[in-house]
This record gives sequence, structure tokens and C-alpha cells, in this order.
Amino acid sequence: MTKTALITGATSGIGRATAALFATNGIKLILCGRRQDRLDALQSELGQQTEVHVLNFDVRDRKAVFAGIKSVPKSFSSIDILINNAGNAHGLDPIDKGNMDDWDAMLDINVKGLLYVSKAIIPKMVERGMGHIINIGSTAGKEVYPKGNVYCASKHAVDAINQGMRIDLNPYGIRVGAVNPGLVETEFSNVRFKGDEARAHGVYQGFEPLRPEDIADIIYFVVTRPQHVNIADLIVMPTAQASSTILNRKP
Ligand code: NDP
Ligand code: 8X3
Repeated sequence: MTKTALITGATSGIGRATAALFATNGIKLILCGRRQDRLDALQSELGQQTEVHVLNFDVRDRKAVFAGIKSVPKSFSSIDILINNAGNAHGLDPIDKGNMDDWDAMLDINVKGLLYVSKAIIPKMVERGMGHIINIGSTAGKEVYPKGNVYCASKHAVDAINQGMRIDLNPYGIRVGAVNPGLVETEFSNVRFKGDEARAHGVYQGFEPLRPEDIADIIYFVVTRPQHVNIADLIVMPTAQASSTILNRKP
């Protein structure tokens, strides 16, 4: 049976690569993001391989999240797979110098936004007694690194929410798991450093980072396991990375 997946943060990086791989494999897609031009491009590009519906909302906007998800056509309304991927780091500052707007953005998007989207989708999964939720965490949700403070807190929250969802949804046969990447070259650092391309580029110099397609492959593997198999928590780093602070970077 054709499955339907909703992917947040589908306009870039890990979300976009996952959407492309899902489309190749005929999974029906509801793709979410805020950049309409990119959503339109995804619709026409991936629409050649599978059925695609796009939704434009900011995950921070609770009403928009619920209205958007409620608005999907009936043929997309049974969501089998939820990829909670939208999120970013904003800034990299020691705690005493942190920008409170950055703190709000990370907690509102990475934590509360993930919760709003989940809340809009989970009740129907419960009703149907089926579903699969993949929460995109991070190595930053497993350890804390200098100046990572609030981003790490937001991803530690995702780790806790992932565990909590798995416990609470256990009676309903809903699979819940997290994929926690280390350094992946996407627009992540452009956002973190507020458009400073040179600084963003520097993050991935001197070693081979993960590519968004590497994470998409893993997500596709996770969602294609047999029904009795739930990959609960997975950490993936570039070979050059041993932890958030240990990186075999060559000059
Ligand atoms: P990108 O910046 O490339 O993609 C982020 C995506 O999130 C975009 O599609 C963006 O879409 C969406 N997004 C951001 N803010 C909002 C918002 N307020 N409302 C709706 N959508 C939003 O980064 P990545 O692909 O790297 O990041 C994806 C996830 O992976 C994030 O949760 C990140 O924390 C996590 N991660 C990334 C790692 C990395 O090294 N890159 C490592 C570990 C985890 P739009 O702007 O169109 O709204
Ligand atoms: C992204 C990985 O190490 O840049 O979550 O925080 S890191």
C-alpha cells in the first residue's frame, strides 16, 4: 500500500534530501516549509515521481500548523510517516553573551514547533492504531559543546520528547525513533551564522562532512523496516568526527 509521509523542513538540507528519496520510492508526500518558491519547485520536480502536496507554515505558529495540516486533501489525510525535521541553530555564543531572540527561536522552533506538528498528527495515528514518527535530533542532543548551550538544550529536549512519545504511544503500535546526526553540510551553518557564508563554509573545511543524502538514506532505511522493528535511537557522525568537540580536521 502506498504510504503518505509529512516532512517538515522539506525546503532544504536533510528534509529536502529525504523528500527526494521518498519520492523516488513512490511515497506520497506532504512537504512543509516557509519558502514558497522552494515548495513550488519541489512540487513540480518531485511531483513527476509521486503525489506531492505542499504546506507553507511557520512551525512556531500553532494556529497555522493546525490549519495547514487540517487543510490537506482527503487523499493525503492518512499520514503514515511523520518526519519532524524543521529546525536550526541560531547563533553560537557563550551563555553570558547569548541573544535572547536566538534562544526564543531555537526553543520555539526546535522544541515547541515539533510538538505542535506532532499534536496535529498523532491523534489520527492513535485512532488508526498505526504510524511512524522520526524525530531529527542531533549529537547536540546527546552532549553539550562550548557555546552550544541553548541549541544543545533544544536538542536534548527533542531526545526527551522522542523517548516520551515512544512510551506514551506504545499502546497504539506507533513506532517512534530519533536520528541524531553530527556535522552535515546543509544551510544549517548559514542560518546559525546569519548569512555569513565564509564562516558557515569554514565549519565543513578540512574533513569530509556528512551530506544530507547520507541522512536521507538512513531515514529511508528506518521507515522501511518490517512493522515489528523500531529503530529507537540512532547516532551518525562523519568518520572524521568522534564527538561534538573531537574532529580530525586537516589543514
Ligand atoms: P537546513 O537549514 O538546511 O534546513 C532547515 C529546514 O527547516 C528548512 O527546510 C527550513 O525551511 C525549515 N525551518 C526552519 N525554521 C522553520 C520554521 N520556523 N518553520 C518551518 N520550517 C522551518 O538545515 P538541516 O537540514 O541541517 O536541518 C534539519 C534538521 O537537522 C534540524 O532539526 C537540525 O537541527 C538537524 N540537524 C542538523 C545537523 C547539521 O549538521 N546540519 C546535525 C544534526 C541535526 P524554511 O526556511 O523554508 O522554513
Ligand atoms: C548540528 C550538529 O554539532 O553543529 O546539530 O551542533 S552541531
